Parts: sequence; structure tokens; C-alpha cells
Amino acid sequence: MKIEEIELYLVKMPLIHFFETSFGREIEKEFILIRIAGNGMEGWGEVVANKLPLYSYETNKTAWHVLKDIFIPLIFKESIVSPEQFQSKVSRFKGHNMAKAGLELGLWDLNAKKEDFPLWKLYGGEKEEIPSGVSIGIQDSISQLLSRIENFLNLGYQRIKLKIKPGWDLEILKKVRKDFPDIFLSVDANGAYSLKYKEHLKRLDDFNLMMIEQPFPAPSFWDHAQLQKELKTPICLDESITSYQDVEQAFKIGSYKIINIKVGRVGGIIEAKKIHDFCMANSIPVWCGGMLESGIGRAHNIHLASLPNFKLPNDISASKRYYSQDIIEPEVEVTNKGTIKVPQGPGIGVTPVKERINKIAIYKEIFRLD
Ligand code: OSB
Ligand code: MG
Repeated sequence: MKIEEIELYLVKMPLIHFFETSFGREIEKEFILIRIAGNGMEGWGEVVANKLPLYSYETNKTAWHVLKDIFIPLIFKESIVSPEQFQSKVSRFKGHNMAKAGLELGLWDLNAKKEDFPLWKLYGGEKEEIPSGVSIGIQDSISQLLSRIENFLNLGYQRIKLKIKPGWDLEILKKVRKDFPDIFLSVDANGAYSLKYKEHLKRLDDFNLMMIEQPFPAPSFWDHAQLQKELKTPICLDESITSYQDVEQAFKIGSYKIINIKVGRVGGIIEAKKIHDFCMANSIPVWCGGMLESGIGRAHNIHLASLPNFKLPNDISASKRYYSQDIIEPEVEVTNKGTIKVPQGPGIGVTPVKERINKIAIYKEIFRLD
């Protein structure tokens, strides 16, 4: 097989409902799609960077730059075809994990299609359905929050995750627990606190939470370990973990009890699997995080989440929880048991709809083997 063509799309999709975290409110999602063509087949990847460097330092422009000027020319020059070859050539370049992951995902999809295998089989996945949770942003009022929780529970979601920050934490949790005493509940601070809040954060133990995700800014390994020593609620790291090495270092000092794996944040599936395997060997459960992906990125996440140590509900929800119309067919659906079926067709197992992608594209560029 030869890679003949790589196309980048900068696209924009309005969110059905705003999504607010401790770092700000998003009303639309701007991201990059990658189409890789060779031997009459196509693989698709998604870059989960945003317009602004709020979640991490990467932006769509930094990703576009390294893709166009460094990684794509390298693929053509070195005749790279497989994800493994790709990683062996780009690992010397520091950072830019979301850009690397987007290309690697496209190569995985293309290679799996060539083998006529669904991705989950290539990865060693074992589940036919994965448990689905939902991440609920900061709302304008507590009554809006309570009614959103109720709606998602009625749709079957197995776990509710609430975004928190100072001023939107203990009070809302009291009210949520009053109305929903027994649900699987977790919170995500996106780094909104510091160790100065230690005593305040210890009160989270009163709410029977599955975890608190990323209380302190990345990486704060030592600070997280200090909090975990005094907190019964498990700490789950998200932003702090950008590689296998981070997972290993933070394990040694006890910074976490759970890991959220995002392919984009750690630079691809190969790194994600290393993290998965390390955590499995050390009895650390993992789950798959989300970046409000389109159906393409989400389909990739579903295959990854079929691996055996994805033991907790994932931030992978139905297409219509995010967007009025997704860009894949069939769209992602959640069963009334709160699960998502892992696609069985080759590659990502869903079909990107070109007309819809072209409609949401702001800018496109195509690169060819010459
Ligand atoms: O911290 O997990 C996060 C979305 C954007 C940026 C960061 C996060 C999130 C989510 C959404 O929580 C999860 C999803 O895609 O459903
Ligand atoms: Mg998070």
C-alpha cells in the first residue's frame, strides 16, 4: 500500500447546548479532520485541538502547521504507511500530541480497512458494547442543572459527570445528591483549584463520588499526591497525563487512582495502549475521555474503549447529545441500558458523509505524493 493523498479540513460545528468548564464556555466546536487515501481506500482521523489554547497549548493553527510543514511531508518522503512507522519517525518531535494522534488515527483506519478488520479487533478490544456516561457543563442555574441531569438519566446514561469550580461545587452537589441520592456521579475541575483548597476539597468525600477529575492544573503530580493522601474519593488525572511516562511517574508518588485516557492528549493509540496496559497491570481502572468530538473522533474512541481495562463509564455520548446532525452514518446512539454498540464494519466501522463535511468546512488543503 502507498499513501497517495492526505487532505486536511478545518471544520466548525455548532453545539446543541453550550459547554462550560472552569476554563470557559464553548458554543461551537472548531477542529481538524484528516482524510488519508491510498489503494482506493480512505482512512479518517480527527484532531481534537480547539481554536484557543485553553485545555492544552495546542490550537488548530499549531496543529495545521506541524501537520502541513512537518508530519505530512515526512509521510510522503519516508513512504510511511503504518501507525508504528509513523510513531517511530515522529517521536523525536516534541509535543503536538493532538496533531500526531489525528494522523495516527487516520493511518489506523486506513490500515484496518486494508485488512478488512474493525479497529477494535486490531487493538485487542473485547467488548461488544461500552458503557456510556455524560459530562454536564456548568449551567446558568441549579434548576437547569437538575433538569439536565434528569433528562440524561431518562436516556439511560450510566454515569453523570459534573464540571465544578470554586463557587459551583459543594452547594450544587448537596442539591444534586438530595434529588439523586444513588446515581453514579463524578466531578471534573479542569484544574480550577490549588492545594490551598485542600480542606475545602476534602468535603467532596461527603458525596459518594466515583472520582474527582483533575483538581489541580497540569501536571501538579506532587500536589495531587498530597491531596490523594487525605481524600477517600479517588483522584482521576486528565490534563496531567500526556504520555506513558507521566502515568509511570505519577504512579510512583501516588498522584491518582484512576486515569482518563484521551488519544489526542497522549499522542495516539500506541501510547494510549501502553498506558492502558500499565494501568491494567497495576490495578488502576481507566476510562475514555472525550473532547466533544464529531462522529469520526467518537467512533475512534468507541473502538479504543472496547479494551479490557476500560472499566468505568466513558465520556462517549450519543451524537445528538452534542450536535443536531453528526457527520457520520449511522450516527452514534446510546441504548436504553446506557451502552454504545461497537461498530463491526472495517476500520472505524461508520461512514463519514462527505456532503456534510464539505458543508461545515471553513478551509481545506490537499497534499499529494509526487
Ligand atoms: O475535561 O473531560 C474534559 C470537553 C472538552 C474539554 C475537556 C473535557 C471535556 C469533557 C467532554 O468533559 C466530554 C465529552 O466529549 O463528552
Ligand atoms: Mg476532564
